[in-house]
Amino acid sequence: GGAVHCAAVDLGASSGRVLLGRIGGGELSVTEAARFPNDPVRTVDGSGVSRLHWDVLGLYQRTLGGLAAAAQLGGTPLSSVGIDSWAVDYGLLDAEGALLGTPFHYRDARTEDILPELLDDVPAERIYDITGIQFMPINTLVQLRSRTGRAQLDHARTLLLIPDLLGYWLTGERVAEVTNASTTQLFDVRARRWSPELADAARIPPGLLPPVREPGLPLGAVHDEVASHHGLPAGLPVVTVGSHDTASAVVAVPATTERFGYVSCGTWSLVGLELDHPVLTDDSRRANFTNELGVDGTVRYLRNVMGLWLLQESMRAWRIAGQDHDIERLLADASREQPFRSVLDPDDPVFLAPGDMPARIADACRRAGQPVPETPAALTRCVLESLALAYARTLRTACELADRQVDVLHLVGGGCRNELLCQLTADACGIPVVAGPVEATALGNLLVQARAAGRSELAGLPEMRALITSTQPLRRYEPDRSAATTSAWAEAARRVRAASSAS
Ligand code: LRH
Repeated sequence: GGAVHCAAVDLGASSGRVLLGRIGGGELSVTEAARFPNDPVRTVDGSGVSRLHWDVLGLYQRTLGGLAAAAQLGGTPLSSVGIDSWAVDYGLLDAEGALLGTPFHYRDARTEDILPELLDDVPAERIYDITGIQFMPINTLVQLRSRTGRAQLDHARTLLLIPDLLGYWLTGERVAEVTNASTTQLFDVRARRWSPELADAARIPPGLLPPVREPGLPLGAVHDEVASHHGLPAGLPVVTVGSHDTASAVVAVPATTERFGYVSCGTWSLVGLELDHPVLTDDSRRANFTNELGVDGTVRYLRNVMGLWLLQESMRAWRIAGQDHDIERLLADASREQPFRSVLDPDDPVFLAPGDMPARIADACRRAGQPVPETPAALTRCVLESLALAYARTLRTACELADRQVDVLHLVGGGCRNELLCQLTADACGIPVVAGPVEATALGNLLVQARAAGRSELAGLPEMRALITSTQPLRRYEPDRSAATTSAWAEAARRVRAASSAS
């Protein structure tokens, strides 16, 4: 039949968007219906401590506006809506189904010092064997053990991850979509269900966690009152998708071979492989690799690399100091900076919290005995080379741990517009980089919806990926394999290793 029209809601840590997709007959076209900033809100709590929250009501409101715009753009009625967002964060509902408090941002300081105390209680080996998830303070399991927020937790009846919370407000249905549930570190990666043992470790009743739903299934219809108030079509269906943004992004990786790696590059960079089973070995745990669940029974074997956050947060620091830098200009200037002046490990936990990023980067360089980047362009160069090194290191380790080989690295997400980063990544990894699509997450969200709406030609991931390859603009970067470049990267990698083993 004719093309189906679907709307993808994709909420990232720095911005949200609603895209209208038209899919069918070998075509996939996308129109942006809305784009809005996602600015976390800082408050001070009763103890005078600064807290960081998401403006979930604002995001919901802008989502509704975007959906109304998408419905009008379409001409043809919308078949469905799907929602994805960043992982690990959640809202709590009370016995009446009302939201308790304001969801915390995973960068809130309330998780500092919680991880060691958790691991005293439950051995890391046990947690990893159940979940396969990398240990990070941002994980839901760690957040739930914080004393901050405990009062609300004691009154909570349901925990909903962010996309599921929006889905609940739209439809009244309370579920936990599997790909995002897997990021919480409360989920049994083999059984694909919540782990009662880890609910216990989180000190929550197992009943707090809602029933699990696989991606690509009906969630429910948008409430009549919501639809009529916001100008949405009556009975508009909401469908589960890979509601973890990274899961949707991996769906839309335009791979043409099985031997591929990927970097999903936004605020974070998620670097790894697609597997059909988790890797739960001691080596994998020690390397802190994660086994997140993907669409169609896949496993996303990857590591969180701190990502463009280092640059985004530096730009914010410059902005509040009265210096607004244009990103295009900054990248152009960075491409002319002296290579390999200073390189660092972007995964150093000192970079996780919001705050003065240029000062922390300067500090890290000083500690490593490297020159402090004196200008925004020099700092940008340092960040991009450091990220390229981290991608190469992470990809190599993933291949070793999973016993796989790759011939190409796909870079998807906002970061793939950054030509300097793409070329540096190809050079650092020594394999070609295929950059694009920029909106991989929204596209992966749309593809799963289109299949649920009956587009049977999108039978599996290979078919979905073939449609991305044939319809989306992609750019290929060949690595510079000259002896001089190769040895310069090897020397830079040694410097990062020396610095991180010294600290
Ligand atoms: C990327 C992402 C990532 C998570 C982090 C919290 O947006 O979902 O996969 O680890 O945000």
